[in-house]
Amino acid sequence: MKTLSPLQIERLKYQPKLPECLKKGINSLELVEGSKTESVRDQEQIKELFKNTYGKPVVSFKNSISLKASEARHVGVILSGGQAPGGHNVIAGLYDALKQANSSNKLYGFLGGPSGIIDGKYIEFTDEFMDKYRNTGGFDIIGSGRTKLETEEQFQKSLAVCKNLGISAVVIIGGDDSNTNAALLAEWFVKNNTGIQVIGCPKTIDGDLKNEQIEISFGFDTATKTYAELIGNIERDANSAKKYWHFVKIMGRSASHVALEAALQTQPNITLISEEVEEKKMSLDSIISYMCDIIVKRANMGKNFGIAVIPEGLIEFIPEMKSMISNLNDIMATLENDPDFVNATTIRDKFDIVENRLESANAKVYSSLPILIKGQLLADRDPHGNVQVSKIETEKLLIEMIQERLSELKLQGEYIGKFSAQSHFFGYEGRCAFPSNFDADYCYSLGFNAFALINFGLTGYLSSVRNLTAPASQWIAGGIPLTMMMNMEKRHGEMKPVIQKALVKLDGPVFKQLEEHREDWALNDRYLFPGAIQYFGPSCVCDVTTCTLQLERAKTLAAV
Ligand code: FBP
Repeated sequence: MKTLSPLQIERLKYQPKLPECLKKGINSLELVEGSKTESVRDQEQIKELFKNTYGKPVVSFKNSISLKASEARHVGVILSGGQAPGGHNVIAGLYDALKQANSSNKLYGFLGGPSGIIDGKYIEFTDEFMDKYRNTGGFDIIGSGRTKLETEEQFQKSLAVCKNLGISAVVIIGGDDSNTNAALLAEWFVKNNTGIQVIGCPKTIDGDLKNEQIEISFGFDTATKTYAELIGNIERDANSAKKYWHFVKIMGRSASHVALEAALQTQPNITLISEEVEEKKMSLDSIISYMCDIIVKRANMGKNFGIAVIPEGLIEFIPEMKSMISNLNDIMATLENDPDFVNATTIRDKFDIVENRLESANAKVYSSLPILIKGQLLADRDPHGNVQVSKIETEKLLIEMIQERLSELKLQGEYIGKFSAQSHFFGYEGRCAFPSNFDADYCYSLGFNAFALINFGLTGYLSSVRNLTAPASQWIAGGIPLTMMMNMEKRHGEMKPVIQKALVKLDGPVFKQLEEHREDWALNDRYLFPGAIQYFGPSCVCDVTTCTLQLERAKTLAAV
């Protein structure tokens, strides 16, 4: 019986590339400090909450002439939040840098996400164990979780576990919520003179953890290429059978970067962008009108098929839904402990209780929704207070409403077509794919660089590797203070410091690209078929990164 597939065997042999300065060795680096930083918003409140870690400078590395001796260290690592391709390579880079610095260094992996550091569940990495996971997808090496680290008790328990293992630095690999955890833990460790450092790594397929120093979070490259492959296949199927409209919801909890990138790679007939819906204050009704207009025009051309790409987070950006969900989130916190709600015998009784508690305009919106969606909106929030949009079948809501509208149009003689729809949700399919060459290299570099930040005694920093459209040898390694990305937002009904999500910029080059072509793509079939990610072969196929990164970098470089 085979234990590894041929691709697994070949990928284990891949040696990820590093930026030139890191390649020269972990002990040959010099730290270059930039200017002091401020948080993106709410500076006074963030400064007050992060008295010890606020305002630090952006840093970068260059090679030094002399070699730096590296003291022995024990480091802990946590994978946090949703899976993203390349997580194992971050750990591999961290492990290799740590062993290169001092062979007596130890790396501990906390099991099951942030709860591992609280409960003292861990493993110690060895060469043999690490080597089984190089260049593989998934987070199964140590598992992940979404526990929110915020209470004094959790911090005290984490400290005890670190002391017990002699850990002097913790690396948290996560998205915006997980790096908010990292910032809180870093501040608490400094405030309590523990001497324990905390470094974050920018992970999330959603691509919404970015700024000038973080050009993209890892996993976005591989996940979007995986979804684009699947959409391309569906486009070809639709164009062959010519009988279905395919509604494809694409993951990305809030921002539409993933849907936008997948659309640029495949050129579907309709692409909704949540940020545009919000900006233009498009109601659910006007979204349906926009989609029906394209469906009717295509039907008039004899084309009763097409592909619509829908971002996962859409529902929270439709103004009337946003208001209703925000109101619902606030009351859900109280309903969880309300015996009438908890013990309600039927789901309809629960709907009635919710409608009675919602403000009247929001109650009207809630009551107008199909039962399926009403129920899904009541599902548990994640530990950070977010609605779990992956469980809300927006694609089905749209299909149902479009069906109704088209029936009306048919009765009025304004629609002559036949509408038959298929729904899809692509999310989990892309999160554990083998990392593309780009993600394999980027992740390894982020992990290696995280140890360089630790080696210089930094804390409350996010590992940053930049200049990503250039060959890896020219990438720039460094770090940015986590507090720089923070602002205050309402969570579980309370204002909390959190890392601000980077949403799609409607005046940015990526959205502009879609805007320029979407009318053409709507009626004329300009489908592109990206095919599966290639790991071996010509560089123009295997090493190209996403349209998003290329367009954003081209704009930045043009501005310099
Ligand atoms: P992170 O922000 O933790 O990277 O997770 C992102 C994500 O993949 C979203 O795209 C999606 O909405 C969510 O996780 C799904 O969460 P879960 O894995 O808990 O179902």
